[in-house]
Amino acid sequence: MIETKLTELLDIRYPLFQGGMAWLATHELAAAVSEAGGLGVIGAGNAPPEWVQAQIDALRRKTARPFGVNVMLLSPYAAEVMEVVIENKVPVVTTGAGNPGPWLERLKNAGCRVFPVVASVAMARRLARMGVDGLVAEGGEAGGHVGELSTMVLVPQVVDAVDLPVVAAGGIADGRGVAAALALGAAGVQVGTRFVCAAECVAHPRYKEAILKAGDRDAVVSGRSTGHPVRCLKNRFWKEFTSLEKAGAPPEELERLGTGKYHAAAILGDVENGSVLAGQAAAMVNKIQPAADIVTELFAGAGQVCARLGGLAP
Ligand code: TUI
Repeated sequence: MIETKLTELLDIRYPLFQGGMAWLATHELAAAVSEAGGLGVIGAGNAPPEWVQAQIDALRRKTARPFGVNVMLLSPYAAEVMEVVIENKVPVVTTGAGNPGPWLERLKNAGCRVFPVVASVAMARRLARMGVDGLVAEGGEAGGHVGELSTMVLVPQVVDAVDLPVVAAGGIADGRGVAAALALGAAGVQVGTRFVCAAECVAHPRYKEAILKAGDRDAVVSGRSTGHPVRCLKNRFWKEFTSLEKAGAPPEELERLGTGKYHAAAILGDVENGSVLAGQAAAMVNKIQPAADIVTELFAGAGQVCARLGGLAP
């Protein structure tokens, strides 16, 4: 049992957020993670508000444990999804790809704990001043839309900059990563890529297979020139996209080329012509297993590391 400020604040058994991955973090996965003692998170992605409402209803039919919704702020539905989250008094709201400042007061009045994802110390400081409940500090090892800093340097700097619980994200896929995050001062971890290979995750079997097969240098970043760099697995789509990018294609053309490609891979299983978003930890994911087993393994492993390191103390 690992208790931190985060387990206490959110009434969860393990200091763990499941990543709020668009298309993949549905009620099936989130309910399983929450039932196992972590914080399951529904990923709203670009989905409309009715979809998010149905997901929350389905999750609540399966578990009474706390859960979260991730609001992707670049979504055309972000404002309407925020309304759903507020009306439903969702226990924990994480946000990605932007600044949730405009909704903070109303979220807090509804009793939602707000944990924005940040990729820089400046954003962490700004949001701490605005009164968020905690932060997810996400390093560039993560999948999807990423910042420049690695988890190893981002987390301790965010921990020092704010007086709030910090959840470390990016590159964490086993007990060693959990222990390392705690060593950096984090109050918990967020794990995404490993949960894509949970039995309950609705990802297409070929998407899961691509992650299981990934090697250490297969999760690469493209789209830096668009201002929205994205980490995904190397494939045919990635090759075409990066060669156009290198040839100086305008950002609008690249954005257009990317549209719908994540859905094609994640749900339709077109892992060659679609975009297989995944973090660098894909190489460390080697089996499909129930979400509850992932949760147990992460913290049993972390406990072993902590015991071993305790033995090294002078
Ligand atoms: O958001 C993510 N991961 C994502 S979002 C996404 S959908 C998308 N697809 C194509 C292009 C862009 C997005 C797929 N994966 N992770 C959390 C995260 N948030 N990483 C980085 C940030 C971030 C970036 C800028 C947070 C705040 C921020 O602030 C900008 C500002 O307003 O200063």
